[in-house]
Amino acid sequence: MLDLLRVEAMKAAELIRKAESVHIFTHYDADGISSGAVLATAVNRLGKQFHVTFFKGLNSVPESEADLIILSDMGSGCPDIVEKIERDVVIVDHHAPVGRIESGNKVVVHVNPHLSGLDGTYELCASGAAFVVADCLGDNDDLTGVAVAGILGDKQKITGGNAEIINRGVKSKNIEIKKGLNLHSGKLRDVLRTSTEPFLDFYGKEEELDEFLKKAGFSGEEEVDELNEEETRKLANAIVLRLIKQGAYEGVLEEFIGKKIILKSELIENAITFTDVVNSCGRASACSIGFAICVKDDRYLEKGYEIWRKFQTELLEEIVRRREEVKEGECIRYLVMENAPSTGPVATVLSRYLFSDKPFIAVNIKNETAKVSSRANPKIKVDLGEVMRIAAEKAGGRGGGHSVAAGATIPPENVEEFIREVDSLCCAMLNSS
Ligand SMILES: [Mn+2]
Repeated sequence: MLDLLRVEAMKAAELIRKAESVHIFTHYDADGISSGAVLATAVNRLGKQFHVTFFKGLNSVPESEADLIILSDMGSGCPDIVEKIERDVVIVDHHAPVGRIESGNKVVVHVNPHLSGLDGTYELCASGAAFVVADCLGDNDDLTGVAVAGILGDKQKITGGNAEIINRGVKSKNIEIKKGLNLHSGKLRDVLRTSTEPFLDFYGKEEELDEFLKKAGFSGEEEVDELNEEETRKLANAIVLRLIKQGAYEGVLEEFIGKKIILKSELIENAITFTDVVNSCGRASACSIGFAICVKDDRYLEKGYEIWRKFQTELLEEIVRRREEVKEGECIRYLVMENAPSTGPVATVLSRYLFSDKPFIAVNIKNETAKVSSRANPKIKVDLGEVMRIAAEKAGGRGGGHSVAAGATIPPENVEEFIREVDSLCCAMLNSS
């Protein structure tokens, strides 16, 4: 299946081999940081100079002295900007391509699952596409572990291209799949209380947690990684019941039950902890620490854990505070915040675990712009990428993304009008499906 992407990845590899210096511009989330690390490691192993710069989005022409620019986890949606770059460009992305890129006097190679007949929404992310490029550059099987952070960070499925990458990791002994639950490592009580993936709604509800543990037959002092099969089954059942009751999307159940991914070659072996640490470094404007952990520089590990713990607590506090402020439109739920620390992570948790029946829109007004994150799931038949693009354009902004996760930036004075437009676009899509 990944062979389909190899045709374009080989062209990318050829450009990389030809270049003396490479500048990688990548997205600041877990998928962006891990894909940047996969590409940088592969480039470094060729003995070439490289630079990595992290972007929240591709809003202007990236400046660089390098021979070759690599845009990773971004670029496919910005043909206008790519056209203005005055050197060779490799795009390694999985966002839906917008329009055609006129390459002009330079070479543009575009590695994107959507352009090769693969599913870029659930079955291959930027880190996966980056792995295919790295695979064309040499023996880089050990980078499959890093790529997992992108797969989990972007909430993709372990099917198609992703499954192929993980199998490569298993065969080369860099990844191990164990029976169990996809939870963080640690004492059961702490893990359940602070988990955001899955979000179990125990934060600040100590008595409820005590009750839950007692009913399921646990003291809470057990180490999650040491639970036996019977205990795992009991815990899984109890968690599933809780998730269903709290209104979680059913798809999350299969994600966390059954298989546990162990990254044998990474600094953090628990795949979901690894992903969360890298993701929170990105969110905390400490991308380079997340990157360092992805390239196995253990000097930054403690700092990474520290950032993650702080981020997780802040996110949990934010969820507790914001869930009360969620409003309902005709076909959507939405939340308008001011100066919130972040938008995407809150939107992700609320939409997956508490309000999974309608598209969820979170707006954050900060520094005179309104940042929008929208979330849906495969059961809700809307294309939020399209919704964000159309509604943002009407509101004088810019938007786009995936069908189940998309974003926009708009002028704050148009938030109300924007929400109404999003609501009516979603209604139209839901009624026509
Ligand atoms: Mn991505």
